[in-house]
Amino acid sequence: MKRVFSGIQPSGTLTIGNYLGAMKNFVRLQNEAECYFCIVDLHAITVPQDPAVLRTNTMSLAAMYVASGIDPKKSTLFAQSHVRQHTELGWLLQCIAYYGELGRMTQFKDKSAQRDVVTAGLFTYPALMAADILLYQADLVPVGEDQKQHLELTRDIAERFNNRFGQTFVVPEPYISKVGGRIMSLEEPTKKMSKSDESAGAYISMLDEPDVVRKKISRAVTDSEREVRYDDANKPAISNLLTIYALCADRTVEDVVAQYAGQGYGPFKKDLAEVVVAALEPIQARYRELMSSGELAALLRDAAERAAEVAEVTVQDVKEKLGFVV
Ligand code: AQP
Repeated sequence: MKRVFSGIQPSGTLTIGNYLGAMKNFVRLQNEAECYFCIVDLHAITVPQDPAVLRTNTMSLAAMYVASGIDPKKSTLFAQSHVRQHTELGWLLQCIAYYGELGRMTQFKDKSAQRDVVTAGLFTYPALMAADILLYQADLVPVGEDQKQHLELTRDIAERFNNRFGQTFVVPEPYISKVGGRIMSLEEPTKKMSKSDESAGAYISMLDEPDVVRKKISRAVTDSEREVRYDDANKPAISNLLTIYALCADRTVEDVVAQYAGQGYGPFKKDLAEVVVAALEPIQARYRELMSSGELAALLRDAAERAAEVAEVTVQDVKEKLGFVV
């Protein structure tokens, strides 16, 4: 059975981009692979976090994973900071990764350009991400397109280590959806949708109330034509809305395009809002139940124990190969 690892940062409420680009694949994969899904709280602190908000966001993300369909009996769902091996292997791999390759990461360039003060952790974060994946000897890593470069670096680090010290790590493959791998901002369709965008109109949060969803979609940027047609290069805004529609309704983009032929943007956007509201409604209801149930903390602790057992085997092997007295 293949192993799968992926993580999401508790850096705010998930957007429909995180859901359609990553979480939906997690849910599908848990039926065919041994899955480890992580709340990557150590990654979240690479930029300043309010401690109380981080704690709330962590539990909220655990609830969102389960509400979206992650079954804790099938998948190991845990918090990164509960499994110490992540920081341990993270350091060891920082000493394998090169300064130059970390400096080439576009996410680092983008995020550091937006800040006056840049932490060392923001720079070395891809080495920690490599550790997250390699600890579990994952074959597949379901991610959105924005994480592709970090995954390539993970593969380079794994191969470098294997070449120098002998076969140690499985070299993982990315698993990126062709449709939905990059959901774009509703306000700037050439920029990806992000949960930490300063403008709330740019994203649909998984917890947005129906009327908020309707308002955001009615205000979403389109273009000066009126034809509902998929053309990523020339009509990025409408193409993005078509992708969201198709994924939320479990239909193909072609099928949705055919339905709105000759109708203009008005009816399309109106129906899109209802399709999104209908997709979010059961997830939001389950999320509220889970948040008030008090069962999440124990669930995370149990899963962390299982994850740590697997992770420790890798850490011991790596330490021995590096020459530590173990
Ligand atoms: N817009 C997106 N479309 C498709 N997939 C996306 N992902 C993120 N944005 C999109 C995928 O969601 C998973 C979790 O991402 P993350 O929270 O770990 O970090 P991120 O990629 O930095 O996501 P955000 O929403 O942009 O968070 P902030 O604003 O905190 O940086 C990943 O698999 C990611 O590819």
